[in-house]
Amino acid sequence: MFDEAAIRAALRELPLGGLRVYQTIGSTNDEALVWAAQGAVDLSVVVSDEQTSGRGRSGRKWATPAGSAIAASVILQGAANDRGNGRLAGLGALAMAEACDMHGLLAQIKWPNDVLLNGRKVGGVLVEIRWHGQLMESVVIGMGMNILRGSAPPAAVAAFPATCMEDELGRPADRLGVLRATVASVIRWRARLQSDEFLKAWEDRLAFRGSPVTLRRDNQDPIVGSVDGLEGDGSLRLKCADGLVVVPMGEVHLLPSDDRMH
Ligand code: BT5
Repeated sequence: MFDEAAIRAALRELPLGGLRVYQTIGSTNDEALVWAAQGAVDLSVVVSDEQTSGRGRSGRKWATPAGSAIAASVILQGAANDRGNGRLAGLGALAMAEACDMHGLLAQIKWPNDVLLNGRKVGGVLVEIRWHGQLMESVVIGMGMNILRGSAPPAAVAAFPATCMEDELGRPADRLGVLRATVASVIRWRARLQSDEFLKAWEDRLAFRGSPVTLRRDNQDPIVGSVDGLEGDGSLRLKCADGLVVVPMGEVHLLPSDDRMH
């Protein structure tokens, strides 16, 4: 059941710039980008119970069925002072991963933008930036998370195996509690985005650390190696047969090499 008052109440204690809540919307990121351009206050948030054209990276679709998932976009203004933007996807992913802690679920981050529970995708991040010349004017961090049964797409639809918190927990998760914890974590880490502490927290959550992975990039040969860690700018460090390879943040897909699911 959609309950706008309950969503507002869940986020009441947080120092948001503004809040727009929808029962259904095309994409919370689209709304947030328009709002940002119109001068939304820093840390304004768009939340929707359902998305009808939720977006993933590179024009892929993101499913947000009514009543069971979370779709939220946080607007960061004045982001022009941030050094580079490579850490922003990590900010959204770390926030969702930390929100899983409230239910005792240990989430990992499949670099660059996926959140996994038990090796299955439970959430995704889409960072979009409004540029003014070379400066970032606004950043929108869109976060989608599967909470209750029915929110994860079936295997035939999802490119990577998907799950929801309820399936991993064996009982319904607290959807609004997870929303609050996610947004609170974005706010907390945003203030320390450039710190070593943030990088370490993100790195500590990396999936497939030390185990064999294949990294696919469009129009380039795949890289086979093992996940070593992160560089300061959010790039991934892979240990390959002939040494360390640094992969910049971008349109990449990381898969376990002993992939049983593909
Ligand atoms: C992402 O893209 O994972 C980014 C998803 C970001 C969604 C949020 S929701 C709030 C905000 N508003 C938006 O419109 N978007 C953001 P990518 O890595 O490209 O993964 C997309 C792929 O994930 C799809 O091609 C499907 O295979 C799969 N997928 C779609 N919906 C899913 C879901 N609910 N759970 C797991 N996998 C899904």
